[in-house]
Amino acid sequence: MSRFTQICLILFLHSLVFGCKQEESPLNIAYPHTDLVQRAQIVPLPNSVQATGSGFGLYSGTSITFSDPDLATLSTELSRRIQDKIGRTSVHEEDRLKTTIQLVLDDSLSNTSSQAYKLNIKNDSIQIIGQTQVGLYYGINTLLQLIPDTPNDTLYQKPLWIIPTGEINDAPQLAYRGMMLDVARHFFSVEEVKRVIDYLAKYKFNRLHLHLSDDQGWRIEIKAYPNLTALGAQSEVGGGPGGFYSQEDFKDIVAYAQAHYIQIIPEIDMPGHTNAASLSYPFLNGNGKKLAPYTGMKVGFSTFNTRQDTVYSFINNVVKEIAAMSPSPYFHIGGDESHVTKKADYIYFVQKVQDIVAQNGKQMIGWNEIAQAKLNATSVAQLWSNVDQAKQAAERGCPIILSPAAKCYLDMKYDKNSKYGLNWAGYISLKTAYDWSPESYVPGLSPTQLLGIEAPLWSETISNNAELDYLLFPRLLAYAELGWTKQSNRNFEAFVQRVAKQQRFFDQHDINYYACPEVPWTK
Ligand code: TNX
Repeated sequence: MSRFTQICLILFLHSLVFGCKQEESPLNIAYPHTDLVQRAQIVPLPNSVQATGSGFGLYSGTSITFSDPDLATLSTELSRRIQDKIGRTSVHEEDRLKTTIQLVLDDSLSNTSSQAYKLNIKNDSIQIIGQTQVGLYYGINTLLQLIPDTPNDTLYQKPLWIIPTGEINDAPQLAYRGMMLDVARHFFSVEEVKRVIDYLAKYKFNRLHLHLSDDQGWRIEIKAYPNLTALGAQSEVGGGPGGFYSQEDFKDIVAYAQAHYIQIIPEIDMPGHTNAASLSYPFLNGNGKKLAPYTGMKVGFSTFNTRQDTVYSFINNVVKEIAAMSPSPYFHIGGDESHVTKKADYIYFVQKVQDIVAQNGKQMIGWNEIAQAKLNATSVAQLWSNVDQAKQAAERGCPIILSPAAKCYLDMKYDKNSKYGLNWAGYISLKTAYDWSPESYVPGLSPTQLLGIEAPLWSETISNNAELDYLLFPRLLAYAELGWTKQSNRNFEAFVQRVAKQQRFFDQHDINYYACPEVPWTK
């Protein structure tokens, strides 16, 4: 650490004090024996934890310092989240036990990932060290999970929440750790999406892919084409009212996600899955059939007219408006299940749209079918159904996102008794979700081409938070750990013990999880 600007943020006084003097802390506290390894039994499991057996006393007078003025926002957030956990009381100068939490940016942290962090927990200080703010964000997230639910009332004149001492060195395995939410089959409101973002952040995901259009509905305002929302958004599976995000709504989601270090990846699915778009603007239609709003669950019957120039100017305008609101380097074009598009037309289409996406400053992502086209090495293929197509894309140098349906589809039922979900790719129990290796799923794929993993939640069978939660929890935790924790540290029997410890969090947040039989739930 080069230039440690001493800026102290006293937890509960909310005052910034520059250059405050760091004294040796007068800690005459006999901490009970602790075990950081046990306490760090969280999801996703940190990669390396060493316990030193003593304690750090977190209390209402603990101060937060940070090494760089840019960290003020993170510091305030840490302070707020600690207060949420331990409450808030005023502290007088004389009862101040000098314990500090220090946020430190240090680009010499010996880890190759910019998302790495280190927690160094001693009696009087906790250092959270990250190469970047993202790393610090994950370190904060881990630290918050180390705070016990109840304080010790006997060691000091104020209650102390004892955090075990030791060191955690942690970094994610995969750069891209994502979930997809289908807001097209059933619409989910901005508030519902933000709730999902909260959970993704807790489990250290960093991508949320939004499936913004499909046969049943178009869900994002495009100023150049008002019918997309006036006509195309007013339907969903089962005949409900549908809905859409205004551009302000979308920006709000993007900003909320960004504040949680999550990138929103927008998808406009084409040339298939386009009934709602063609209904709004019939010149787009390439299947020659009369159009009506679609509220069923079949796939593969719609297509754009891929040989019509006006279709490509439409796509360019749509991509341009969405790209302008979207900080992600990626634009997802779908490209799946275009069963009524001729193969040559499909290939022609993907190549044209790849250029349009690039002209708008983005890299294309598409479902594995896009590998039939000549892909640029900057385009990304998302494997859902076909390993050979993923390999083909990889041979062109494209990074690969893994979402194999039989392992990763959050909309598959857990078992035959599941209330919601489909089963065309089989049942996905918690064990099936967890017990496989993204690292070796595509034979021969070099680790540098494995961009990451994404768990899609298609919404044909769900339309509200409770139904969404049921399919999401606890399987989301399996995907969190596959993306974060290195393979040699992953073990299903140990994982389910850690999932059981999340039950309190689920209950506190009214999460309607499926109490699957593999987990030793505590009640
Ligand atoms: C396949 S996966 C689809 C979706 C469906 C999903 C249902 C993919 C790229 N296409 O259109 O919603 O199955 O599980």
